[in-house]
Amino acid sequence: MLSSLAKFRSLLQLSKVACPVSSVTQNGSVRCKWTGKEEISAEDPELMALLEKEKHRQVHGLELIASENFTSKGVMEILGSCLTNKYAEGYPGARYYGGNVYIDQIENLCRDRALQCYRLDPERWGVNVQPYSGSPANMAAYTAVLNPHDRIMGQDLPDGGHLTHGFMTDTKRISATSIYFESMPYKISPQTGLVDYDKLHETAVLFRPRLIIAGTSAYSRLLDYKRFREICDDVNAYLMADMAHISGLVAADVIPSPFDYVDLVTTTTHKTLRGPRSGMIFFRKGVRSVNKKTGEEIQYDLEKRVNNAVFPGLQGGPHQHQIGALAFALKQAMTPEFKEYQVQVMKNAKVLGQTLMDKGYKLVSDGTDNHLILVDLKSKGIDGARAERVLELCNITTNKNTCPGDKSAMMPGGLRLGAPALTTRGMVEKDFVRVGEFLDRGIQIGLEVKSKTKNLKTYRAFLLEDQGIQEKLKSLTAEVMAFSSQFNMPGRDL
Ligand code: DSN
Repeated sequence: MLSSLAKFRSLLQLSKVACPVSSVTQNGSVRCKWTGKEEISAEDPELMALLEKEKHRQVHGLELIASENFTSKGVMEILGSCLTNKYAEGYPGARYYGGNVYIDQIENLCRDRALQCYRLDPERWGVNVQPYSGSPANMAAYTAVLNPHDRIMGQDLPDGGHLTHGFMTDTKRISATSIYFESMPYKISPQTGLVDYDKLHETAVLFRPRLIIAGTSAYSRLLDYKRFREICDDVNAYLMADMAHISGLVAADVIPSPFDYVDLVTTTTHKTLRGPRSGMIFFRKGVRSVNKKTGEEIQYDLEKRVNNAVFPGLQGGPHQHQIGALAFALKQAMTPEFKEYQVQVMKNAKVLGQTLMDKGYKLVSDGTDNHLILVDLKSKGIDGARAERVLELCNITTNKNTCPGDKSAMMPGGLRLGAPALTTRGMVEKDFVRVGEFLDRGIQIGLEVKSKTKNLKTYRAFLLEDQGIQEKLKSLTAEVMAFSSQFNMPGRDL
């Protein structure tokens, strides 16, 4: 029988792995030599090369995914700081672990700034900054106010809603939010591309939901929160806004705020808000309603319910590095520069939409009031999947998206385009005219390939194999790279 120490030594020899625990003292104890300060490039060149490639892709491309942004160096540094080491289950002042004196202060700072950023009275609103991201935030908000199988209504995914607003198809309950709760979607009008509030009201009266969600993932217009409130009051439902896409625009006060009308607000923090990937849930406090007969005040009880739903209901230890980074992003979101940025985002989205419409493209709802546009490509004779692919080969990143009436999310008719990321890099209206031109040229190449191929598979192969097409793609890519590389890239260099 080998002793444990001998076994360990022979293992080291056999595996020939550069083991960090390499020093064995005379009395047999093992001194840890791992310092944790190894350079990624020396320690893991394989991963480093991939990181460099991704960085190169971001710098030398045009990032048009409406839900993405480029965050700051400060956010990146805090994400990579000592905060990532700490467990802090519980809430400030009531943790299940020791050592949280500074963590508590950071989480409180983050909460205070979140309320300030959205101009909220702490007597009337509270916030939980622990959700890991948007989908967990939504599930926690539902868990707080619903029982299993209670009814919810959200905007249908093909109509611009989000998966977590109860998405299901004819044959399958796709999102857990449609498995644990009974979901009835509301739609947008195919004629106007706007939410059909009359139909929503009519359906709500029949379906009697306990919660209605006012929130979108691919909708270029503003929501009428007052109308949502009236419908909820009529059927005695909670109203929740999921402002993930527009949270930066709301923070900068450049579009109407949902806070005036709703009971709960969920959001991610990395889209227009430009912070770390994380989530928040805002909840109302104080008086909810007054009994007309008795005059008795009925209080909101959301604070305890939301906090319990996040932890211990659905999550474990909060990601304190995200919370610290969010506190920093929220401070920046209260500056005049941030407001200027959001104003520019909306101008750029409008110019991009107009440039494409001038080239004969159809936008859902014929325009935009926010940071994104949804292009319905059907009249151009191409679908979103083909357009996304050809553009990707020219360093232009977009995402295929369903448009009203589309049946397949894998082969939808539209392309969603957003202005936040490129505006962060400093692009203004004239640059977005160029971006629109690049998009059109890429799609023209896609149309040529589509006319020569039978299906998506042969289309994809032709793009990579045909000599003439390769030349066209190369030439457009070179122009895109030369253009995009002129602009600032925020964040921390590798
Ligand atoms: N996946 C995000 C979006 O692209 O809209 C929402 O979570």
